[in-house]
Amino acid sequence: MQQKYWQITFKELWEGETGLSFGVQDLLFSKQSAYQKVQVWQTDAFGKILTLDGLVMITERDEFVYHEMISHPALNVLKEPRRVLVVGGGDGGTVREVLRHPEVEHVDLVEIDDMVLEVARTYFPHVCSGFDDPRLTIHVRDGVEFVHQSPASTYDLIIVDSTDPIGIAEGLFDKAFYQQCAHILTEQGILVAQTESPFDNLFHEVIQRATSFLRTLFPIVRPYIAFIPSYPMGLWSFTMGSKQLDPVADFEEERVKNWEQQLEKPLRYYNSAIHRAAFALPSFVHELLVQE
Ligand code: AG3
Repeated sequence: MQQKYWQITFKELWEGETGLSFGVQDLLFSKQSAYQKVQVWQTDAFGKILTLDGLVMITERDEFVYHEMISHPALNVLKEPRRVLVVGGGDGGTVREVLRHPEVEHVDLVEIDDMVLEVARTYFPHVCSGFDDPRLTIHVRDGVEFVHQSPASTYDLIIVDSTDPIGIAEGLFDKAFYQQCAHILTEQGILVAQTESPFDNLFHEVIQRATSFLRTLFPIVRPYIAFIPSYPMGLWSFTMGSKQLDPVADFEEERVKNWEQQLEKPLRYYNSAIHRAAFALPSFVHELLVQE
């Protein structure tokens, strides 16, 4: 192999000086929006990556894991998911997955930062491929405000596709926000939120607090996990709050199999075995998030 004399890297710091470095071939976009620093990097091993304030949001190589796993478990449990709200997620990946379900009639995407939407259109067309779907309405608005202005029983599913619980996303891990989400969900409604890495001590308290808020609002609260190589620590968690349906006990494998057969493009992470497996938690994660 040829010796390398120099190299540029982008490193997301996880803890102290420890973090994940990406070899950078080019910085394709870098601007400060009204809310955050938005950057797109061409990397050697993960394709293009989008960072916000230095935190990895998506990489071309593994975004499918996060987006499939934040969407499909709930959509395959709900009996008739017709109306969906996605809070955050301006890159469009979550919406792309939600729109793979033909019974979904309407999706509202509420993203606070229009620079994220623009960057997705320019650099990640395969991620935001749902943006022109007639079932989608994009709102450039504050998610907390949007949720507070929505009428009761509007959505069957709310997905909170936020950044880390610091700065602009803090309000998306709040009791008042979750309370309002529960109010605007239909009677079988489900809320799914990304809840960081159980390995990451930094957010333990915020996430534990968030899960206990959810327990006061939803009779069924189930954390679940997926492996996302580009995110801090690699092991990622999501939390589902559900008014009636249990994501494991009420799950029907046949339904997923039939749906998968009709898809234009195959899924790459989610399947019916993963659906069940994702809710099986390592003991330390159970202790951290289930608090029984
Ligand atoms: N949502 C970001 C999850 C948090 C990543 N955190 C981090 N890298 N420190 C991703 C948005 C994708 N639609």
